[in-house]
Amino acid sequence: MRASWISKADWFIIVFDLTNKKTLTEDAAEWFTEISSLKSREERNVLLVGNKGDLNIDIEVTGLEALEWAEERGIEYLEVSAKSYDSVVKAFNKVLKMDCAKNNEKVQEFSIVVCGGGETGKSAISVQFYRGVSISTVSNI
Ligand SMILES: Nc1nc2c(ncn2[C@@H]2O[C@H](COP(=O)(O)OP(=O)(O)OP(=O)(O)O)[C@@H](O)[C@H]2O)c(=O)[nH]1
Ligand SMILES: [Mg+2]
Repeated sequence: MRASWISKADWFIIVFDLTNKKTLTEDAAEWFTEISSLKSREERNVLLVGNKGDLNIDIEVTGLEALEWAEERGIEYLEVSAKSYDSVVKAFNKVLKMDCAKNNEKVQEFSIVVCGGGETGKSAISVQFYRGVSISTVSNI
């Protein structure tokens, strides 16, 4: 079931919680491994997102650690906060730009799956993004 929709999706935003290290080292790693097993290197379109950037004192993963984790896997990294709305739209715009660049600037319809460990803020990020986007441009919500 999960394998079939992973195969169909075009882009993945893997979300981890900056205040919970295991959501990167275990959950995000598991997601990346599963996506990698179902997508060729060419089709492996992933953005790593560290959420809850507003919780400064509880941070367990530094920006540098997250960046290195992403670089080791050949993907991009961005820190966001669904609570303060910081960089949430930027994350989706980044995916849009990466897709355009990959398809020689041709704009086309594509799907994005927001995935990752439990309680990392997947729903919060998605809701924040939809709120900032005109409803007419988002279907099936
Ligand atoms: N401080 C802070 N809390 C957040 C942020 N994003 C989400 N949360 C909180 O984290 C908890 C989990 O958020 P959800 O959006 O439900 O996370 P989820 O990944 O969809 O969780 P599941 O669907 O249950 O796996 C909630 O209590 C949110 O209020 C954030 O950027 N900052
Ligand atoms: Mg959720």
